[in-house]
Amino acid sequence: MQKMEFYYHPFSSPCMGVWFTLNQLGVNFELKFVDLITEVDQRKEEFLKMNPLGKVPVLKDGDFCLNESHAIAQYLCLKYEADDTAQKLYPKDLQNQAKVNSLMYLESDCLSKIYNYVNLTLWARDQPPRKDRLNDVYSSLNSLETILERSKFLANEHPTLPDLFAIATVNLLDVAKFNDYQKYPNLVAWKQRMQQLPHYEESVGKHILAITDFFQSKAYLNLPKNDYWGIK
Ligand SMILES: N[C@@H](CCC(=O)N[C@@H](CS)C(=O)NCC(=O)O)C(=O)O
Repeated sequence: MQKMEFYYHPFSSPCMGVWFTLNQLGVNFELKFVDLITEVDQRKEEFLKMNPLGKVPVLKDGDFCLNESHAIAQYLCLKYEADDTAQKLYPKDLQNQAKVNSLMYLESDCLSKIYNYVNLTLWARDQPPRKDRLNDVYSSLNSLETILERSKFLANEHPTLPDLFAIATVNLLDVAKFNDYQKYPNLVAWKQRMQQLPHYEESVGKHILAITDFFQSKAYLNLPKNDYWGIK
């Protein structure tokens, strides 16, 4: 049987969430690197046939193509997570699934806010994180802290899908050297729990380090001129 194909870029936190899901589920898949930066593969016709929006991640399962990271993760769980799995990433009963969905929506909101601060494309133009967006970062961390005061993980006492995405989103802050976590003890404890999961490093940790290296070393200054990203 043909393996599923996962189109990704390692600097993309939505891709990390999908990657983490694939690894936690133990699914067999083929990695398809999409060069977003130098080749701008995401604007090529072949890629746009899979996702007309020209974004990663994309999952290709036979002839079926799906974009939007959270929808991909939900699809994977519905397809591969066995009914008798004790601690499901995506519960099948109505109310627990609704709770997970609600936290997935919250996670999307946190990602937009945190990404607007870290803003990798601004960095590539040699500009620092946007201090005027810092309040949005604190607002996201406050929301996550409030939820984690009540349970060890976001939707339950074990990890579920929103945790796999939120850890990539929160750890993007490492790239901008943000470390003001004093007011967030439950979030810090959750981060540690997430980072101890067996697939954290390969799905998220090593990519956060690679992005940090790329920007701290200013490796982006050596990229060829790129009109798409405005890199000169
Ligand atoms: N909401 C989408 C976001 C996808 C997205 O913004 N992907 C970025 C990387 S993180 C991308 O492919 N950017 C390429 C471009 O804008 O050209 C998801 O969760 O999948």
